[in-house]
Amino acid sequence: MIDFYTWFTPNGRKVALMLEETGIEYTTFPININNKEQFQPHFLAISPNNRIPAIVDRDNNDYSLFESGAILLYLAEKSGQFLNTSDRNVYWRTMEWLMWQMGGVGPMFGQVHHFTKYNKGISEYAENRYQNEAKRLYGVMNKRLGESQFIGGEDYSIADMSIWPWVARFNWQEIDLNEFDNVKRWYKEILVRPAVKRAWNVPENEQPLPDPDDSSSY
Ligand SMILES: N[C@@H](CCC(=O)N[C@@H](CS)C(=O)NCC(=O)O)C(=O)O
Repeated sequence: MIDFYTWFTPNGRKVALMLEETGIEYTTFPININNKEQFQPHFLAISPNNRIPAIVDRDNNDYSLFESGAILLYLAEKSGQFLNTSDRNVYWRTMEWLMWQMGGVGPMFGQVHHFTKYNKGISEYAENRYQNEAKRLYGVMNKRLGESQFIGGEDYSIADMSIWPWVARFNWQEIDLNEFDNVKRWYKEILVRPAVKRAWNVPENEQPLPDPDDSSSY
């Protein structure tokens, strides 16, 4: 049993996707980051960087972890799913794209949300800088997804789960997915997975699942 500390944001949803896909039993503990609950001492004890997501594994001496990439790797090892360890090429390709997400997509798209969605007009320089970088990353992803079905190879993996919730904010980023046809194809294939619908609502929230072909998603 996993205690899952999260909020309905891209980093939280990565882990929600993995928990729902693997079927690992978990209990959700919502940490409302808008109310600064991430600074509560009980949460800081397991997540010293005061950010969600974090987990505590009740089946492993209450082992705690923060950082979504580390949590995805931990859950892949625990479940034996969504990270191919026998094919070393697929393993390293998956790692490579997971690290690409952690070092590039997460931090850069996060800045796009900050400047383009929440603080539009404050800094034209920052809006352009981060949006251009996001577009560049979408281009890299589009090329990769033109070569393989999923980001790490031919199978759905933790690397896809790390990226998908960030792409699900294409509307906040003012990105037209029709300009990135392979990303759109990949996004829509994952969108219909039953685990995705469940994970999107962890913790419970009113946000609709963005569909690039539905005008109400913009
Ligand atoms: N690198 C971290 C980033 C986590 C992160 O930025 N979480 C955001 C929500 S998506 C958060 O908790 N923000 C609260 C704060 O900034 O105080 C990870 O991947 O887990």
